[in-house]
Amino acid sequence: VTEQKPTVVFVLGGPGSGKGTQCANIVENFGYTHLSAGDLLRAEIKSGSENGTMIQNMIKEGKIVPSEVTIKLLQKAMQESGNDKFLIDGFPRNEENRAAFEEVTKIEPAFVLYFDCPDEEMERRLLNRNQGREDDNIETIRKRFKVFMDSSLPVINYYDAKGKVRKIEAARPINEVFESVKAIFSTKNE
Ligand code: UP5
Ligand code: MG
Repeated sequence: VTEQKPTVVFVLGGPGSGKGTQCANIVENFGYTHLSAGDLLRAEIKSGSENGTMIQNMIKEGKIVPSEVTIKLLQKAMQESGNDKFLIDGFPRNEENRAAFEEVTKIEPAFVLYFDCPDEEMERRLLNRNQGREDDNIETIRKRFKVFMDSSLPVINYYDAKGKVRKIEAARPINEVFESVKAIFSTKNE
């Protein structure tokens, strides 16, 4: 018996580019389960896990948590969902994340949704979010932008070279961005 591999779409883009917002819309319309790596890590802090303090310190500094921690959380959430279609939001964030996920799960993404947004717009959104996130302060935001440029953009470039990136101009009203997102999910990808 061969087990059918799940469908995975990686949802990438800078801090505040609208990944979480658009994933919520996609879930309502296309039957995916939304897994935000950041949300899973924040839940792990709250649960009082032994990794909690380490994760909290990394997030405060905008640093990338070791991939084995994040991948375990993603795998557990995938198993518990009962679904076979996933939006993985905010992961992989560096080449090591990407290679480890492929190695451990043997899953390749169907495609990568990339929300492209200028820093000024992302900064404005994050400073206005007001949800008590410990990384939504100007010092941490600047660090998050640098990590995105240095470590996460190479992942997007890697998939772009494979023809897998679907790029979206994210600095538009939420509903307009979603029109572009819908067009992508309504097209056969591959
Ligand atoms: N908003 C959204 N869309 C808008 C639009 N079109 N116009 C105007 N406003 C819009 O949106 C951000 C804010 O903007 C919201 O207030 C929204 O209403 C508004 P959101 O949809 O939340 O954007 P998102 O891209 O999800 O921003 P987020 O801050 O979640 O992105 P990050 O990538 O920074 O955060 P994440 O939670 O993924 O990661 C946080 C940290 O966890 C990382 O820095 C890292 O330290 C750690 N992490 C890892 O180590 N490994 C991982 O794999 C994942 C995370
Ligand atoms: Mg988010």
